[in-house]
Amino acid sequence: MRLKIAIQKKGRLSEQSLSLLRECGIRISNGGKLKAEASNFPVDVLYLRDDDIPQYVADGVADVGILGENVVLEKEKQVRVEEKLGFGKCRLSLAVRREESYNGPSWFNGKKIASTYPVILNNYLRGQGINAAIEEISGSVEIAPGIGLADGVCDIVSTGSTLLMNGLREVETILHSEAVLISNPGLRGEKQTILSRLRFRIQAVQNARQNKYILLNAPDEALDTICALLPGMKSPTILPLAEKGWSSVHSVVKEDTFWEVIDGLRRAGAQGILVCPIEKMFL
Ligand code: PRT
Ligand code: ZN
Repeated sequence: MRLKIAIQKKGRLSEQSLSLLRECGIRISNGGKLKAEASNFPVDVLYLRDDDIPQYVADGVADVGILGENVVLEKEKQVRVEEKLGFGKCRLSLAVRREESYNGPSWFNGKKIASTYPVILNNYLRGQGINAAIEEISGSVEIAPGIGLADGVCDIVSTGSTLLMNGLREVETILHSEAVLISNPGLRGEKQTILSRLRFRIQAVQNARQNKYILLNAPDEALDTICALLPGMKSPTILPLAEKGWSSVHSVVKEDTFWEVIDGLRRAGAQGILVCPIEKMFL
């Protein structure tokens, strides 16, 4: 029995989806255009357009898939979100012409909005009690106001430079998105077991990416303050140095609070701080 995993064939998520699988220790041959088999783990990879992945997973053509949460929400298929994967981060936003005097979401009443996300946009407008027309288009949404097709747009934004270059201004964020692992809710037996093993590996890779290993030297009188800054996985390891009155402290710090922690450690008297990447981390 093998688990069929659908990933984006060509696009923003392709490379990182493959890297994640590789970091999970899964060896995938480069050969196939539509399909590839892993040699050391019971999965087959199917390369698809991201828009088709929810349907294929819901139908059981693929068992699991990796794609943007934005597409999962837009397609409204019967699939389960198993993991957030921490890459492909973006937001779906509303934007208007830079010179428009925008005064809040009700500005869109009676207006026309161009988007490739009509379902999410419609849900948002209904939730806000706004009556606007949706112009569904398949690409290049950002040019719609300039050519007189719509008054505003609802599109994916990451750096914001596409909006800027087209004379548009982001005014509301409808949702934040990142790549996710989805599954067919009917998976049972051996396939479910393979999925659990895959998720276990993905979590180890994710934890490793989100944490750093830290080593430092500290005078013994500063240890209490330093340990309070470095809770670690259970608690920090403290080893005596050859020099009397000094210890070496080893722990794990979160990537996102990392610089603040370093500042605190230096204030507390830590010296010789080393920070190393973690290859895998099992909680
Ligand atoms: O061919 P296929 O249908 O598989 O690919 P696609 O063209 O539909 O999707 P693709 O590869 O562009 O994006 C895949 C997924 O990446 C999306 O569904 C999002 O989840 C995620 N993602 C992350 C993005 C962006 N960042 C992004 N910046 N998807 C699209 N964009 C586009 C956006 O549409 C706009 O045109 O980039 C432009 C905005 O970028 P900034 O940086 O200028 O703001
Ligand atoms: Zn697509």
